[in-house]
Amino acid sequence: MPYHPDAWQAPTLGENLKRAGVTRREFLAFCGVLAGIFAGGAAGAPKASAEQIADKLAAVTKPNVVWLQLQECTGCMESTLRSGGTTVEEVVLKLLSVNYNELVMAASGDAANKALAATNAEPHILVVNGSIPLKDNGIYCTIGGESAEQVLRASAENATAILAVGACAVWGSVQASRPNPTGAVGVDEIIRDRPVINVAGCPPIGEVITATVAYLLAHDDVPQTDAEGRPLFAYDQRIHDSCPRRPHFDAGQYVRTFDDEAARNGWCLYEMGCKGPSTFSACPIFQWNLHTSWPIGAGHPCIGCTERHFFDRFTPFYRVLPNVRGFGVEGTAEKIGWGLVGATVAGVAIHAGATAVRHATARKTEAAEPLNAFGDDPAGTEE
Ligand code: FSX
Repeated sequence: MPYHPDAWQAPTLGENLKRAGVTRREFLAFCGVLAGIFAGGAAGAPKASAEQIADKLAAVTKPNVVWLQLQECTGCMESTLRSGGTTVEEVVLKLLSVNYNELVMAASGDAANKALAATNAEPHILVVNGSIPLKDNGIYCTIGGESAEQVLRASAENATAILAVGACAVWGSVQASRPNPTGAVGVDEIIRDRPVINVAGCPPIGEVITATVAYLLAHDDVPQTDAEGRPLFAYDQRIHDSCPRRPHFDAGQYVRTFDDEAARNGWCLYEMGCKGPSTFSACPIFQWNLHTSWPIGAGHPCIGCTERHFFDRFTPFYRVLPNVRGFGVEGTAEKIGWGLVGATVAGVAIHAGATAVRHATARKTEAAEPLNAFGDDPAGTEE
């Protein structure tokens, strides 16, 4: 359970953590991890030290959160909650007062609706999972008799920050793919008068979700984002740039069937349809489930789930991505260096990974280039 009912008995986070037995040393260690994650972002972004983040977070007063789940599969909450252990996620979730979330709240029916209305009436952080179906007056997703669009608009009104978490909330994801039968759209197609932070992925990495919330609390500001609204600290680099299998790509060593010798040797999955060259995500750095593994690490090609319209643009998933530049062209020392950082942190706790991220200063990508895909027609435009 993310919500700690006893967590907010004192006015500030620092006092509450002390009451809960969290020492200054432990809190600083956690803030050091966050500083490392934030420092992984774009060159020129403001950097804060662990001490600065700790001071800021310690002074935070109860951050109320409305966490909606609209048209989605609950994978995003699973990603947030299921890593286990003492992680960035766990600590950040203890910082929050999640007053409304369908999955984890004890209340139901009228009591749940009242909790939502009460939190909506105050300043709060709004986190949204899931897409918003606009067709047929939104009948495909309703809560308490209100359409998802109505629920979203009401919850956004007094929100101090809005996070769209997961491909569904970012652009509609699979349900918005052709022919998009429910008219599904992402949050930023409804909320247009202020920034929506897009935490992309199906699902996104738990640490990226919670670090984005922590960024808001630690900076009183939204993080720098790319053209897709994704926080640059986690989405400024392609998977291809830091993939531990990258040396095999550069050497022309490819897996050609899932059970061949190359697969057993951990060679490059490009010819199995890997979309890593067209996908911006920190998967190789953060990995999943306490840094246990990640799709490419487990031998499966990346399907590109952090990219808009990935289902229409990247399927069939096992077809080779066209026009990826080959051996030698992108093998600059800087990028190969990042590949080695990715390999080095494998098997090490997120603390160490984040430290490696912090110390890797040269982090440039070709974000301005169009991504390679099979087709770039926006989803849902054809019926
Ligand atoms: Fe979508 Fe999330 Fe994929 Fe599922 O809430 S991003 S279908 S993992 O659960 O919204």
